Amino acid sequence: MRKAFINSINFLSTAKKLFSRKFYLLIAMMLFIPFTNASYASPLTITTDKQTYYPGDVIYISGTTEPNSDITIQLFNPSGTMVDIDYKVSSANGYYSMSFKIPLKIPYGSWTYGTYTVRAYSVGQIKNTTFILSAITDTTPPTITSFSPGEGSTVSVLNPIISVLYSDDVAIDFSTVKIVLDGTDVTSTATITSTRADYIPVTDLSEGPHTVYFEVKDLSGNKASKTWNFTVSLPDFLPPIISSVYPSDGSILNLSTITINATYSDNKAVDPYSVTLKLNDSAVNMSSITPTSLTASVNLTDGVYLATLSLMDTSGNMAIMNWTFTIDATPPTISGNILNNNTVFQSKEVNFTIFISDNIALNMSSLSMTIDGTPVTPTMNATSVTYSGTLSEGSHSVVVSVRDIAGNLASKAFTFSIAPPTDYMIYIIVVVIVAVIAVAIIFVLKRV
Ligand SMILES: [Ca+2]
Ligand SMILES: [Ca+2]
Ligand SMILES: [Ca+2]
Repeated sequence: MRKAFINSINFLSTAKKLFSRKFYLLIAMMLFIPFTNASYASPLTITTDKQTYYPGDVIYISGTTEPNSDITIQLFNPSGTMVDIDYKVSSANGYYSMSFKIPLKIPYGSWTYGTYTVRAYSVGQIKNTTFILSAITDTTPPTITSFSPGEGSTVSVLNPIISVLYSDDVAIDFSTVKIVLDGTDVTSTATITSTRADYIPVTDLSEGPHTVYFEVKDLSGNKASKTWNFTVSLPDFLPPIISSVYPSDGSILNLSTITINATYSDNKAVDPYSVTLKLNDSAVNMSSITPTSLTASVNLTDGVYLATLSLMDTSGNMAIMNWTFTIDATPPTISGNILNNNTVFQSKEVNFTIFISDNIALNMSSLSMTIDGTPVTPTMNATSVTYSGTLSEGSHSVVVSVRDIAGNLASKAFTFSIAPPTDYMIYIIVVVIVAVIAVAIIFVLKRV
């Protein structure tokens, strides 16, 4: 390629020389000025802008020759091998200039350190000059000027661009760039230039923390490196989920001291500081709040409670749960005159009523009654129990019990007796009646 380029230059150079000569001849004839070789007498000069160059430098070459003349410049390495060539046409006053770029990394191709020869050809003249290509003395590592995502930052996409910008006091050797993401070398799929490296994850990153290691060297092998972390976290639109509560909705407890607890979760994380619990609209002090649960010990009077639990995830999505439970630590009340133990029935046909009530609600199906140890079935309504039946004379013992809906038990035991009037008593009554009648008759007769 280079050889073909040089050949084509030579061809063009020759063609232009022919044209150039004809052009001068024509001008000379037109001006009646004799054309002589003296026209070539202008000396060919060549200078470089510096004596010593370093890798990556640009060599500026300038000089003079015949006006509007072809000039070819060749660079030869210390071994005499041509490493570059260019040509130009000088200006109307004979000046020319050219520039050659020295590779960043030496050795490169035929480029080596040492003394180079610059050779100029123009209008049949040759001039040489030299320069030195010297190794750079560089002990300063490159500078990593910026990188992203930032240290400790959180990004909300799964394939964030990982970028590093760098520079060097002399020259970066960007072939030494190395990017390691979460322990995997991803350099081969990164876009790398002399000033920056960019890597877009080929497969989506997982949510959570990630670590990047980056390194780059300058042309002298001085290394700069950086390790940093960032976090991937997608936007969160899902509110937390309250998975369980105690006491459960609709439950009835016969305790006055209870430990309320709840469990909850979120696709990301619940913010523990957002957790609030209210009972009948009053905030409850909690003994423990974690990102997944709460507990609160409370002393409660009997009654129905509306509990409200609200909490948010770390993105501010809120979950609210309302539920009710009942506290009833007080047993039912059983009352009635029959409980006084002094009731005497004069008939074997007995009938008595007991009154029952509760501060919250009775469990009527729990009611039981025994008379002399034998279960009996009284008639019931919401507030009372009535027994009707025939019993033998004498004393009878009754036990009645009932629970409220919380399970608190009330129980009463009492006795009564059945004592019908005896025949003796009837006689006394008859005697009394007869006596009364007799007294009445005597009274009447005396008046008559
Ligand atoms: Ca350096
Ligand atoms: Ca969430
Ligand atoms: Ca009760």
